[in-house]
Amino acid sequence: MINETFVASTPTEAYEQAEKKYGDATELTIVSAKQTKDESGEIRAEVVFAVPKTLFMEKSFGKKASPVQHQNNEEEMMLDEVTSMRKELEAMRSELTGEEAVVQEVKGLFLKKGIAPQWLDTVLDPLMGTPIAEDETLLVSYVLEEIDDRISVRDEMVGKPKVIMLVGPTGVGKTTTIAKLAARYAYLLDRPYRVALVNLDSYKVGAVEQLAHYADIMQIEHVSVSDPEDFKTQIAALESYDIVLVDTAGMSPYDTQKFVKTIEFIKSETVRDMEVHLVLAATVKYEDMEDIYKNFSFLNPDAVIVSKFDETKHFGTLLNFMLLYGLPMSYFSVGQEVPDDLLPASKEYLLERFIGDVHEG
Ligand SMILES: Nc1nc2c(ncn2[C@@H]2O[C@H](COP(=O)(O)OP(=O)(O)OP(=O)(O)O)[C@@H](O)[C@H]2O)c(=O)[nH]1
Ligand SMILES: [Mg+2]
Repeated sequence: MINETFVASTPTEAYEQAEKKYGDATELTIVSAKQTKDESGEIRAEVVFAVPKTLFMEKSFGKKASPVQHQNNEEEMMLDEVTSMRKELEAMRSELTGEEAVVQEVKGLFLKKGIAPQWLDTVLDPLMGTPIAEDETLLVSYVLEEIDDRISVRDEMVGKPKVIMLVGPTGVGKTTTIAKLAARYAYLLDRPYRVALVNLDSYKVGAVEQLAHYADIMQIEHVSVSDPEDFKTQIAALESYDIVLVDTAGMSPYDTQKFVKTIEFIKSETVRDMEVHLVLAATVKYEDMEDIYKNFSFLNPDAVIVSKFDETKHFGTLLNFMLLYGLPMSYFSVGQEVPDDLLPASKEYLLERFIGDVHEG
């Protein structure tokens, strides 16, 4: 019920107004009636009727315009809208969670295999919201393709005369690789190339003998030099050789003195251009990788020779090195045997092993 007040000069008139509005006043109940004086002193009658709510709405505002109904409609519409928005949000959230779960899973897989999180983020972030991010198999293939795209191989260019210097941490296989390369160029390619060996390792006891031993077996020219001036002279003297392979002393990344000395050799402006190849063991530890790069990058390496390929099944850390520093790979050393265990670098060879490792989980 709604209390409605009718004001007129007499109670009867007030009643008549009510009747006029509601036609039949039988549904109305009189709540109160009183007489008052208005500001000008005239007598006024105020009759309050209790009117059924629906009747009041109908007669006051018309059926359609009923404010309550209107309000109800608005409320209902808003409620509907909120419900559908909530549903949409829930759907979006569950989509997002699904996608995020896939991306996290795949990221975790590659992290476990040694690939750096920063690199993975640069690859995975732009994929959010795309169908690739919803499918684990697709996403793994995508990341592998990205790795394939970003690593590179340096062409061997056998016909081009050159000086190749091998640098790297101690014991990674520089001297053994020099011997394998010498045999490859002298005997195993399309034609025999003229090969000479130069030894710069004046630190390690037996270093001269180690290289001389291989050179003697292969009947290859070899010399040892001790200072940059001598190096310049020897390189000039070996000008008629197609390939001059330069062996250096193994260096811990923290051995500044050896670095300075090697840089002096590299900068000694020899008559021929020189390529510097950094020898890195496939077994390199993730924690050591950054220091190795930081220090050896002073020597401006042109390529990386990966050694000890046969000593591990896990190539993630090595791949990570390639991805982060963008150096091309030139050769893979796959065992101790000279000359057999040397291959020109191949992305397929490396990726096949890495994929095998990834799929093993
Ligand atoms: N399993 C395996 N062993 C290797 C490989 N390459 C070299 N080695 C072995 O690693 C050891 C060290 O090899 P070197 O060639 O003397 O290494 P280096 O880098 O010249 O060492 P330093 O001159 O002392 O710095 C030797 O026992 C080699 O036979 C390889 O690809 N696989
Ligand atoms: Mg050596």
